[in-house]
Amino acid sequence: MQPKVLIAGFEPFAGETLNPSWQVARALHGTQLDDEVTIQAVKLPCIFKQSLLCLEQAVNQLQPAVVILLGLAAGCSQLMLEKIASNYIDAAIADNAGQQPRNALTASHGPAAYFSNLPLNAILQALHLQHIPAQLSLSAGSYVCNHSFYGLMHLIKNQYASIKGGFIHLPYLPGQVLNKPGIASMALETQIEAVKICIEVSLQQHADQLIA
Ligand code: PCA
Repeated sequence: MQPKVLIAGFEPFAGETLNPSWQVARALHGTQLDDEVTIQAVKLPCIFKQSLLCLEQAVNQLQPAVVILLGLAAGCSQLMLEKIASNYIDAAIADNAGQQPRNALTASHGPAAYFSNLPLNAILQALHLQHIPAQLSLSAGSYVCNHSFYGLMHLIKNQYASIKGGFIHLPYLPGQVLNKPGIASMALETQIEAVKICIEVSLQQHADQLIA
């Protein structure tokens, strides 16, 4: 059986009318890669609780080999390959259901953090080879994205050890920064191409080995 890939993007939040993460995921939905891998996209609500429920349901249903969560990091200029999901939530703004947890744990019995188990170094190299700006990031923030990233890694750790999963933050799309002078963006086509590369490398490579 061919491996399946689940890609998730978020609905808009913080007054924006769109979210590049969903635009990219949506564009990749149904795409057939060279070796007949199917990509399935799911749209996550920008709501703490529901985002995790939605994600878990999609993982349980699809049983994918690779899960890549995407989200917007307002103002970043490059793809941010998130290395660390932390067990910490401190929302600077309310989520789309009006909830604003402060100084809270994502999982009351979970470890302080999980590492992504995507092959981030190989992904970074592959992106740079195509001249796509990207960097490793050591914090996915303390909002809904970090919450879902931690939830995914918790699920992998406890139920799906074979899944390779992680999180990538994306820049704004050019149309979102017309009235935000000096704020970085990246064309949708570049973001789509970039995430496709992330998927392909994730299917081929093992997670980064840490030196003990
Ligand atoms: N970015 C937010 C939540 C949804 C999204 O796309 C974040 O970085 O937490």
